[in-house]
Amino acid sequence: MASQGIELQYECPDMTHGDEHRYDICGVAIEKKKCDNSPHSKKVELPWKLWIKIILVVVMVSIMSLCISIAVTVLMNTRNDEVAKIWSCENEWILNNGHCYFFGSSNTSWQAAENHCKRLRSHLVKINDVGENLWLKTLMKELGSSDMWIGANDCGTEGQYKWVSDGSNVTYTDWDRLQPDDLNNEDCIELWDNYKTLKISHWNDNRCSSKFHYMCEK
Ligand SMILES: [Ca+2]
Ligand SMILES: [Ca+2]
Ligand SMILES: [Ca+2]
Repeated sequence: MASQGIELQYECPDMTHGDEHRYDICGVAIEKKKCDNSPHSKKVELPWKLWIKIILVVVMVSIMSLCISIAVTVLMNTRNDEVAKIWSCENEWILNNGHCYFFGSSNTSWQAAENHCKRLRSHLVKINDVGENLWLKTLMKELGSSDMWIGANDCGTEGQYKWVSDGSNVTYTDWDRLQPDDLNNEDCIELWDNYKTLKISHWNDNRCSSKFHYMCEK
């Protein structure tokens, strides 16, 4: 009976996934072929689908904008903190070359001085180079001090001086004439004004129990 039937053609419901069928009059499929994207195919987009896509795009763009905004804010705040650290110090601290220094005006032993620096979240000063050394010597004069502990000693091994702040070896030095002499077990380093060298400050090893001014650095 299939040969006597009238062929009906049904429009594909979905041109990308649906099937096109041919049926006889009894509704029996006599031909079936896959729909394709030929110019004859018709793609119908429902309005509500379009709106969902638009909403999704808007939401994604908003989320991306928010993320970028947060990233920029965090970056700016970090940068501001770094700039603030370079250009300012806490009250009573002195700024020099990106570091902050605290002058301890009471006379204390080397270890008591270091303990106080640690309570101030710092260490006794580490003199890295000739520039920092010269700046400290000038400052010491301005502060009216003639003896000031700095952050190095040879308590571990005689003659091997280390910085207390990071445990590194002392490489740059500015010893006064005939120093260090380890006289009576002198193990801690100070900046001093030696009258024999016309009041020009240099380094001297001294007994760690001696009580001097001190300088913290952070
Ligand atoms: Ca330093
Ligand atoms: Ca010594
Ligand atoms: Ca000495």
